[in-house]
Amino acid sequence: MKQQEILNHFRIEKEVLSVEKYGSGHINQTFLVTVKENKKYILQKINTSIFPNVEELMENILQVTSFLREEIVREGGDSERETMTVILTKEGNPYYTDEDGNAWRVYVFIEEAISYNQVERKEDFYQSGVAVGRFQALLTGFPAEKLHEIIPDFHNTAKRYQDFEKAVAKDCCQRAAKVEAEIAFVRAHKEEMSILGEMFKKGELPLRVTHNDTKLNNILIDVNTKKAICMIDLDTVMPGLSVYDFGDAIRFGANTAAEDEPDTEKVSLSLELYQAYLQGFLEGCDGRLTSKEMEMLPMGAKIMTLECGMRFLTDYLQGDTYFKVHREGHNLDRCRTQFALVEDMERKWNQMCDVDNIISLC
Ligand code: ADP
Ligand code: GN1
Ligand code: MG
Repeated sequence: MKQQEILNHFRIEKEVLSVEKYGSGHINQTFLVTVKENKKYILQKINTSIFPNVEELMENILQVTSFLREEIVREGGDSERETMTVILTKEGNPYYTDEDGNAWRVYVFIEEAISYNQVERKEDFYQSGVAVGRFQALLTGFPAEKLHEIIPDFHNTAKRYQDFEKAVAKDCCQRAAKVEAEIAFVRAHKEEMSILGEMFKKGELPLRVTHNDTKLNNILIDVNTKKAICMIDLDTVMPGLSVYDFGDAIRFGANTAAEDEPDTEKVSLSLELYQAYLQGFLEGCDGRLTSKEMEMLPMGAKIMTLECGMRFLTDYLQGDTYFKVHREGHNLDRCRTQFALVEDMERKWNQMCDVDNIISLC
């Protein structure tokens, strides 16, 4: 089997027993590897059309994980479980390129931990908020200038809007006519797209080292202690805004429906989950957020939801080339859930912005 040959190039001592497809990420191809004595690894084929510079991608991940490891040890934590461990190739490289030019990497599999695709217990979501806040807090001292900007303008929503308009104008798959309502929805929100970027430019929001992809299934929760222990999927760790990390987590986890639910009637913002996450996130940030950042957390949630919906729509218009799709119209379903969620946030905006509530949680 091809994957077994790939694994021969990594520093894995024991005999490989099985390799199975794993997880539900939209970007990389992930496999669970079991070796003799029941030790496990994660093997990933890196999506090189999204991450063409694998050298820089892995350099970021190595830098961030080594920094986190030191911080975790300093705080008396378990660095084997609380951050990712990259397994090097036999030549000492953090990834392997096969004869077809595919790039592969291996991580230690973190045992007895689950990544959820939907919130099952409020407490888990609260815990994931603590983990994301703590991730930002732990990286406070990390020299941001050392990080490569792996996907430039990743959360530059105004730029994402321009890309969307280009995709509409090109309409390469003749799909625009089918999504007139969704296109109109995006255009009606054009003004809001630049709010956070403008605040950053004016110095009103500080640049931090952020994860940038904080959806629930990128966080591992310990099955025994029920605590969120580790942030995974570090591909997009880059300088960014704290409100992006908060917002992206809300967009996914506080939605009462799955991200790709075809029935948008099921979509709504759970204020109970929103509140639980807010509390966890603020606790994890441990007093590091400025009052402006706290004030803009609800806007982060709305803009990240809008941006993600717009990205799904753009991908639909471009022929589903970015996000993995598993059925026809998959990206369109995803786009519609995001826009339905934005609408519900607009209905619940006053409750989301209840400043007294936010401050009382600090
Ligand atoms: P993608 O970029 O495609 O989202 P991820 O890096 O998030 O890929 O990995 C996909 C899934 O694999 C995760 O959601 C998680 O369930 C699982 N996973 C990834 N790395 C580990 C790890 N080190 N230990 C345990 N599970 C992992
Ligand atoms: C992708 O890799 P994954 O599945 O965790 C995407 C995120 C989106 C998310 C939507 C590198 O995340 O930006 O918010 O899908 N990652 C990348 O579910 O584009
Ligand atoms: Mg992921």
